[in-house]
Amino acid sequence: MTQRFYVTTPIYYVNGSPHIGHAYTSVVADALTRYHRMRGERARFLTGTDEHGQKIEREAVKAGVTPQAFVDDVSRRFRDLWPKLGVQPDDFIRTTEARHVEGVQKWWRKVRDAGDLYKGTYKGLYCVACEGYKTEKELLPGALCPIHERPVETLEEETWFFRLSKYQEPLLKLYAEHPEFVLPETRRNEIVSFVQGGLDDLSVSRSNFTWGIPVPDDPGHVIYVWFDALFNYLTAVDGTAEAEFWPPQIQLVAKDIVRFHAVYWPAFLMSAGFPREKLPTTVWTHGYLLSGGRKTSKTPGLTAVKTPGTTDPVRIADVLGADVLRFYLLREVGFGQDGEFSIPGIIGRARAELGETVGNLLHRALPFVGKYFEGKVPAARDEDLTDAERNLRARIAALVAEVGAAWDTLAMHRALELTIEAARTANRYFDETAPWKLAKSEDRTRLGVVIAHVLEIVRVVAVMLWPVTPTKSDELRHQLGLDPVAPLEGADLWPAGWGGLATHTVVRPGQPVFPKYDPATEAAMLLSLDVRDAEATPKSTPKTMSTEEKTAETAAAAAAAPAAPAAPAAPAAPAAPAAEEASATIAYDDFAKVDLRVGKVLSAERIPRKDKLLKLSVDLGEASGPRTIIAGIALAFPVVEALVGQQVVVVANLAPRDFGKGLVSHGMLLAASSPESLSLATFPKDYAAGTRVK
Ligand code: ME8
Repeated sequence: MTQRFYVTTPIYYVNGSPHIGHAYTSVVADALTRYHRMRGERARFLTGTDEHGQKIEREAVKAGVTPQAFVDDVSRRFRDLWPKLGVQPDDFIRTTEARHVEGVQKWWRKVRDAGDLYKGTYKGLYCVACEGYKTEKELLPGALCPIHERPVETLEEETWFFRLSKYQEPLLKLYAEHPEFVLPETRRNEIVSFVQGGLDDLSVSRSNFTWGIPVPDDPGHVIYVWFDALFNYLTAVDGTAEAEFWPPQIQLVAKDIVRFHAVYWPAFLMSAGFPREKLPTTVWTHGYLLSGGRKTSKTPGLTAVKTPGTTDPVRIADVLGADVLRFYLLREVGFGQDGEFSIPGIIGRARAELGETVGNLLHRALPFVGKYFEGKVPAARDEDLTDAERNLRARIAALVAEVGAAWDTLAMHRALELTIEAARTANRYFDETAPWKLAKSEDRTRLGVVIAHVLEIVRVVAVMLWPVTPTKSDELRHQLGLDPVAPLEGADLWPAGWGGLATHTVVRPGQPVFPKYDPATEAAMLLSLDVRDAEATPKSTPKTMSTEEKTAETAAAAAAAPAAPAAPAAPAAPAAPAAEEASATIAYDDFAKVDLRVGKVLSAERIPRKDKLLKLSVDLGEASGPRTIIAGIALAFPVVEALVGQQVVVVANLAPRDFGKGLVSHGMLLAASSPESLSLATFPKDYAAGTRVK
């Protein structure tokens, strides 16, 4: 039987427009789906929108429209986004659809009939932004939600409770027997210790607003939005022809909602009668994309720092191309880690790895096919191979296997790194065999062997890139004279064997697949994406090309098959091995990645039982308001009030650091210290909060 693969993303709240964080999870899900499909599996990818709850109801009131009109509008923005990013979900579920509403009520009844729902009074704290209940000990000082840093609300209402406490032991057993249920391991450890700490029964209905799914047989209550939302993964397939896809293999979530997915969700399912083999296989938690050191978010103010530019995925894809953005998202950030998102970073990656490595390989080799082999892939007979080709094939075969293994463990960043390494290996082979010199010989055998090998590796690389850059991969294949990748159930298209590009295939040289931008175009692109520090764009490594290679390539390019509208404009330089570049100094571009800002300390307070730490509120001139910074400087300031009003230098794009107990630092202060003293970096003159320091 064909293996099946069911992947889900969270269903996104419709309280604001989609941003790059949503695009991230969905691009990952799309790439995984494509990968599994090209391996011959039956794959299904579900996404959608989460449309009920108090948060949405309040947003609709603010907008002066009915909740239904409000959610219709925002949900459409999500649905319309996906094609622009090459994301092709098989289903898009909305929690306001009848199929979902009826499904949730059905599962509610099952849970009720299992004896796991009872009525009581909930008294406690609630964060509307999380749509989640909070305990006192989780809060930041000032009764703020540790995730949203906004005040929580006190609730007291009649509610239905779910007997979550009953599932403490079954859940711990699940994590112990199936450690793959929560990945990566660090998240599992957090979840296990949370559950070991004891589970209170969970309030799963609300009665002080109405925008939700009515509780069956109790019309005064609506179902808690998380009970409603989590069941989407099931209601989308339950009772349909797609029911065979249940349960999901991979449920992607970011770390803020792992608890809902790894604790509440399996408990609801167990209560509804699902045995272990019918529970999701893995809740896979990825990190945050950060912009200017903060989580990208729907709140526009959070991205108001000058350097990083827009976080609107549509604008980015319009200017830079969907495939380039997809590649960056999966390549840049280790899956599971937080990572800074930057538009100059996208351009830098695309230039160095897609343009100067992959595109370069194709456009270096194709002109030789036109000039010396009548536009057809030359032969590479076994008897004509040398050790160089045998070693090359062995290295590529090893990389292909490693790339597959990396995809299978969701190490997409590694998979892409190794894919690019395959192209680099071929560039090195090209440099070493110097086809421009071989072309001087009357006997074309050796030249043919080299060119055939390079083109075959372009094919292999294009196939391995396809889950991430489907359009560009197919363009590469087109120039090689091949059809687009077309996954077929039961057929494994992974390029495990050598020789997929047959001898005599007619190539179709064309424009560079990955265009190279001149500095003026690049500057204009950056500006159009609101990036104001253009010098922050990583530049390519300066490359050299022998005059001999240049002449031979130009000649070959000029003689390329008639289909070529122009000589390839892509750089034709050999790729410099990374090891040679190692140095104790850093490039200016590296320094420019550090976003240093002038900050004004608004308040400073000590933290109970943390002698060395101070909690500061620091103004960086951001529309989102001051940042909380935790600094290890308490011992140097016996009178903390002395800090208030002080001008400081803040590293503004450092990933937030969690000190535990709800203390999260969103930046770092610069200081000099000796064993006797510590001084904060400052300036003799006053500068506006947020001024860039460079
Ligand atoms: O939580 N970095 O919806 P949501 C990485 N409706 N991923 C990010 C991100 C960032 N900066 N920002 C958002 C909800 N995401 C609930 C889910 S599921 C039954 C209900 C992604 O609109 C990431 O996948 O707040 C995160 O989990 C999700 O968007 C949260 O989207």
